[in-house]
Amino acid sequence: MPQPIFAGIDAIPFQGPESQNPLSFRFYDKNRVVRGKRMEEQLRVAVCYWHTFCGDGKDPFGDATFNRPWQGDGDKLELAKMKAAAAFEFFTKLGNPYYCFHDRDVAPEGKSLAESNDLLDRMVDVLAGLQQKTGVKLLWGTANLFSNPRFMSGASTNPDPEVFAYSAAQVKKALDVTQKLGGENYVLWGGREGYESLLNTDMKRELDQMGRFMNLVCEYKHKIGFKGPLLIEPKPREPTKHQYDYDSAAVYAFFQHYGLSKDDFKVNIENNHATLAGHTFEHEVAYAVANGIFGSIDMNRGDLLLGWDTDQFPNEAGEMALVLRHIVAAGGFTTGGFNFDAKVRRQSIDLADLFHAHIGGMDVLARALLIADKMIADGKLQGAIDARYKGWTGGLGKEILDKKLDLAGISDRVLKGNINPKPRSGQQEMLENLVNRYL
Ligand SMILES: [Mn+2]
Repeated sequence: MPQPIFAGIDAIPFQGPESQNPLSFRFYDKNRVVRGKRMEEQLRVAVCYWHTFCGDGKDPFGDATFNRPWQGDGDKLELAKMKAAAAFEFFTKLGNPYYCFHDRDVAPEGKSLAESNDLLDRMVDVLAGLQQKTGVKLLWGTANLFSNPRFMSGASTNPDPEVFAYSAAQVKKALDVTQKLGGENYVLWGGREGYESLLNTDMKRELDQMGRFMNLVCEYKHKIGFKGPLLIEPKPREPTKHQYDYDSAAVYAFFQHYGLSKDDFKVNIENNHATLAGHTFEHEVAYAVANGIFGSIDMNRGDLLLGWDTDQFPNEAGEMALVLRHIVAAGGFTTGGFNFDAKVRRQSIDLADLFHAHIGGMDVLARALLIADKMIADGKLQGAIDARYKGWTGGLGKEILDKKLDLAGISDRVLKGNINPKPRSGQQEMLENLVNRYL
């Protein structure tokens, strides 16, 4: 038996809200049934490989602080194997059912794409074995099309068609291995799909290139019979000043313009990206649900005082309950889940800090799910919204929606019927008080 990497930490138990044990769940009780599904099935929690196992604590001003046992000098493939062993030991002890990765998180990059593919294949065999042994599944895979300098001017939106081709070849391989590992979705994060200045950018051409790229990926997905959706992750800025996938609405417009079907494409919404776009996380989720493009979540939070993507673990159950209300009321996740795209702070250097971060995040989601259940079960919030729009379910409102009246007909109705609408309260404060009662 190899030595455990997280020595001294056992499987994290559920011990209930009164537990004083920091290495226990207080709310995440995976088998507790909430709205007809076990909590584990409702939340579909995934741990991300990149922040949790590749993050080293570097920031723009300082060097690595984490110095994990699987980081440092040595044979890159051996270190990747040790990292995989650490990851699956962590998943098994935490009890998350899923994980996610970029191709370059799990295997080192070679000197050519052929060599990189070969290294990836060798690690995919290792991961397949670990998945088999532990039962942990792949929520989604993706390709890193942003770290290497070749991508500095974008991947599919690059002015150089050779970079487009290289990116396409890399995505083909990443989709192949995601399928091989039973991944339930494939994510296309436009890491550097955007621009810094229009002085050197042909925006129309770049958007057309990205549209062509997405169609190529979609055709290939059908060719190999990959069943899951392709998920595009909106983000308004960072790393480029203007990212093309600004928010869910911009992505949906892109889908429609380039003929990308909702059957194939959905969005992977990230909390901190929503707030960088000037929206609430709740807005982005509600927009995606309303338009039939909701896919999956990257779960993190930003900082009210910092204007960049801080990728922190969630800690506000009340705020998350409002988001879960939309997801659960719409029937919950299908292939998606809650992936913690979050990292521990640079000073959180102990291996145990990785557990504290994920335990806290899972407990916040579990609490939020329980609060959302109460909101949905008593029906008062939805009841207030239904009452507000009641006029559209019959009479005049229904006739307008059913196209029984044209513009002149509506005008006649107003003039002959002497319609003179009276303002009605939106009752926001009353509803805010109602929400507070569920917390
Ligand atoms: Mn993300």
